[in-house]
Amino acid sequence: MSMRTVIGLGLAISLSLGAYGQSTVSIPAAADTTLFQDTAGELGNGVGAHFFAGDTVRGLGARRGLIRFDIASAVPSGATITQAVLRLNCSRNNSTVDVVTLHRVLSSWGEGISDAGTPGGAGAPAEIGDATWLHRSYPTVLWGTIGGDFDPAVSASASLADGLAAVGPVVWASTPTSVANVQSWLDSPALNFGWLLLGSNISGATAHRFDTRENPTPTVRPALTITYTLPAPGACCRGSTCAVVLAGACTGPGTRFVGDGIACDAPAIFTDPCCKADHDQDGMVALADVFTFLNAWFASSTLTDIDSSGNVELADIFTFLNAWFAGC
Ligand SMILES: [Ca+2]
Ligand SMILES: [Ca+2]
Ligand SMILES: [Ca+2]
Repeated sequence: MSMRTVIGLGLAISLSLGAYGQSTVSIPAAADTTLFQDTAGELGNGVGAHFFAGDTVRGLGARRGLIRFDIASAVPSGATITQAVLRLNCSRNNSTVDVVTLHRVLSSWGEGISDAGTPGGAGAPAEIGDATWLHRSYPTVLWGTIGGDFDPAVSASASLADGLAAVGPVVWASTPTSVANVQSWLDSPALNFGWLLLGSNISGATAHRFDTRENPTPTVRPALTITYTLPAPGACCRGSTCAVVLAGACTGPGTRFVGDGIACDAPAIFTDPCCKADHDQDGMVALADVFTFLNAWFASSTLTDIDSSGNVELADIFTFLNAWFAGC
């Protein structure tokens, strides 16, 4: 095997492993629908094969998409979200360059059994439980604001090219705001109402048609790709002892968390991540450490079981003093 092959293998392995404890998952939408601008709030498209954002060319008014993903069933609780990328398939488009933005929805909404079919841009009579221009859930529960309750702040945006050029996959790249949205939906699933898709509504001819989770072709359905990291247990220095715990469990005076994934079990004290002579874990080896160690040892503190024998005995004092004189 040549050196170049060895280096190449090394690179391939490090890329596939990625950052420590990092995982990526791609999940399907849990719900998607369209708010069709309609003063009576009688239009829906809960189970249609498409949903829409932008203004129709025929002057029928605005369309706003709604989409929600069940984050908490796909990502372990306690995870830290680092990336969130939305991918939709645009299956029909108007001839205007446009930007479609995502906005966090502030109230729950429903998906009834209305089906506007194909092309679907005019909507269908709303059914019970549908989100409409006026309703979160037709026919009884209204939005606080007509056209949907959503945060005006942009979570992410995607530019769509002219007409046919925009047909195909459209990606909303990850942003700090979209990551924060997904993190909040993981941490508080009851407040996960998803995103609203807003077109720029330029000149009344900017409607974009995207494929829904009900589309008969699986490959065109919406997908949210989430990258996250999980906390890993690591060395926790407690006095002159070390234990592997989660960072959140490494608390209290004379305690220091060394880092995720760092082991305690180095056989030689001098390569241990915890400087055992630094009994008060203040980052310095000083005379104070001798006194605090001896006080703790006479009090039979388990934090002085420096040789991890399970007992506090004379050997711990010698081990401590050896480390102290060695500087660590
Ligand atoms: Ca749907
Ligand atoms: Ca110290
Ligand atoms: Ca001991």
